[in-house]
Amino acid sequence: MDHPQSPNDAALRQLYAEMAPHHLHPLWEVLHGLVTPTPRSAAAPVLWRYAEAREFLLRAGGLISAEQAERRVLIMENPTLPGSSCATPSLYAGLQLILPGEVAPCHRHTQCALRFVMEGDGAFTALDGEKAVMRPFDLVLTPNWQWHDHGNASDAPMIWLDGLDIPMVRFFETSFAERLPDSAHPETAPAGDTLARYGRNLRPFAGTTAARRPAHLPLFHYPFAEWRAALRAIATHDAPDPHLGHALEFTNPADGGPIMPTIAAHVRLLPAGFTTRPRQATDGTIFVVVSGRGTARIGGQDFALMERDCFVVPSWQALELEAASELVLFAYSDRAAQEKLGLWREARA
Ligand code: GTQ
Repeated sequence: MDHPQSPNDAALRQLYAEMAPHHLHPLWEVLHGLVTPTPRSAAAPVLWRYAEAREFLLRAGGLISAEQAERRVLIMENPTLPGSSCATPSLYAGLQLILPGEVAPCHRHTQCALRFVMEGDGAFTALDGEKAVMRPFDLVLTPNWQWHDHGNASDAPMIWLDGLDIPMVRFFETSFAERLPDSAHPETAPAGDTLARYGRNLRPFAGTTAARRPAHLPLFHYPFAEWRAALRAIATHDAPDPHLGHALEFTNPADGGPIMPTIAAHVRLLPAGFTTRPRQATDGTIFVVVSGRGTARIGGQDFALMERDCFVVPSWQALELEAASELVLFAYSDRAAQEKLGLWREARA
């Protein structure tokens, strides 16, 4: 209670006690915690060392099959959100392992997912029966209610980051999911077909049958080779943005907006020796270190960054990045949802 002691204090306490069994409570006792002047994230800044997580994941690989587990994933849970399976209050992050010869059975759900490849080469995600062959640091989407299965026909373990909007779907109480009776969807198109139709600044000619994919969200594969080359090209002649470095957002070619209805994703390149100015944003963000070394200062706390480490920047905590060598980062957040709701803000110091 942050108002002064009132002579009615004892009577107020009595009132609260009598109201509580009727599920009625005084707003004035909690208002300042509900309507805060600036965001107070329940999430903590946190970093997962890839080398450590990988060891645990491979151990799990020796104990449970991908098929048994349905999805063999270690959840990266924020330590201040225990039991929630959340990396931030609105987003989920996990590391999924598929061993050679394994399949992760076909299903679909109302949650949107992205996959960001951490290691391995040649496993696939099939979306509605079309395979995307996954290479390191490729981004692959499985938007809501599209059938997806994964398999690894390569000879090495495949590990990728799963980023999903599980907490948002839970908040809205809109989770639906179903399994396909067969573990794989029948093939509907050759691998790479969608990338050729929608991924090269082209689209199927109107009125032809070539428009195979859902019109609002056709593209689902953003290869590393393409996004890395784009970042490299702008970095050779542009000055880096003082707060972001060189940054490019992945877009949905149907509308030029974020990649999925709830999730936005982007990549950044910081030249060696570059330090960003502090920046706050309302979209709590999960980052992956693609290459290089440096430091992330998150709300004043320093985290050393090594390749493939994952870290969380909670809503409205200032982020400063320092690149010891050229630093390339992948990031995803709930910015797509926040912008639709008129909530997204940033502050640049
Ligand atoms: O691959 O569909 O890490 O449904 C968590 C939930 C992956 C998936 C996760 C999921 C999936």
